[in-house]
Amino acid sequence: LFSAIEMAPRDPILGITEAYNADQNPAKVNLGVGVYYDDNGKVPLLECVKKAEAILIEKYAPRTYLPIEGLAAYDRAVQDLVFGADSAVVKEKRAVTAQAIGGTGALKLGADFLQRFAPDSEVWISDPSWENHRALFESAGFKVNAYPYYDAATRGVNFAGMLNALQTMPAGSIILLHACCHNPTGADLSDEQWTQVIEVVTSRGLIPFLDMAYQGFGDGIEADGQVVRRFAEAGGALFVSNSFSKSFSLYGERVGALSIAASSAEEASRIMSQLKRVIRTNYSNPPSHGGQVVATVLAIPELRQLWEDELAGMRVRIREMRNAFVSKLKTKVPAQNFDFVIQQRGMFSYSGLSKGQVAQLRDKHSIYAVDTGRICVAALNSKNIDGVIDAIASVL
Ligand code: PLP
Ligand code: TYF
Repeated sequence: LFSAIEMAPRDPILGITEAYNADQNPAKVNLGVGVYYDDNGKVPLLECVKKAEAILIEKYAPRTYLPIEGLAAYDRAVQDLVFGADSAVVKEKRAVTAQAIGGTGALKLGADFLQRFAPDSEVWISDPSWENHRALFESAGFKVNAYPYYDAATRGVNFAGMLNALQTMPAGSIILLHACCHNPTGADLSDEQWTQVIEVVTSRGLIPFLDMAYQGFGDGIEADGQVVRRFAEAGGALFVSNSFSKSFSLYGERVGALSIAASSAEEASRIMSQLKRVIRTNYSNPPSHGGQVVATVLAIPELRQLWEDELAGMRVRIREMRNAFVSKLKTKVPAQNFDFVIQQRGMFSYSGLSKGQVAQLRDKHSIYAVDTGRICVAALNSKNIDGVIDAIASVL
């Protein structure tokens, strides 16, 4: 059995971290993986998380199984965050939410659910998209296609190309959209462009699947959730995967959720019964700690305020790094314009660095980025940025 098994390719992004970890250069910098680091280059443990964990420890609660769909308080809090507490879908009990094993697990639940009920549909992801989107939907049994998204010439969105692709997809096609902070490019749609996308998706009967892994990293929790709310108001089936890995800095706890908006409470209860079946045959029920932490923070007003302040701190620091990156490069390489980096949103930037330049950064300077030129702006800090800028200037 085993002798014929071939080596599988490595995850291109997680492989970068392996190479970085093996590098002995003390000046090494990892701009590869999408993780938020603070100004000291550390993954933060948020104060709101520490306080919630202190409350949980104090309770010494028994570790029973959670319900199949996860902690009820957590699922409700997720609905309020993604759809808005006052939204019609939430008030009319048309929304279904299940706690999931991170944003990845939420995507996989959605993919397995769709495979059961829309097996003939094809999936469309942006070109480019997060590497795992394609793999997740393919492994659920779908054919995965890409719609035009990034335009290297303008360093923005090829919106005409995207809209044209949407207009020619068959009804029932599953279209995966990044709700905010597009990974890997950092290029998001404008409000006006979203209006047009929502119009086409709704009128053509496409199935929107919004992936929101970075709520709060763009313009704020409310602002970043607007796209989800607007889709929900437009009616029609809607899938939303969200993740707290980045926004709570709880990567290893695997906290996310899948939400589905239906057209009636009755429809929602049938959907939930089927979603529970998908969960039961995958992992039975989710782990409890991360969900308890997030639910505790979101339920206690002072902790929730602390979280919003800490998340705002991360968002502002990333923006400061974008500004510093652009202004420092302007001084070193005045002939080239990097202003687009300021327009981009979230953790990532398609920097425009070529594969060869990325290789030089790695081999000569121990600075690690993705081959595509994607850099994680959240890995820059006041101590490493000058070194990174000098290195980039030398390879440009
Ligand atoms: N979706 C996107 C666009 C992402 O960038 C990520 C990154 O981690 C995920 C989903 C998965 O999130 P999680 O780490 O919570 O599984
Ligand atoms: O794009 C990123 O860097 C993050 C982290 O298989 C990540 O989303 C990367 C690859 C992966 C899981 C998470």
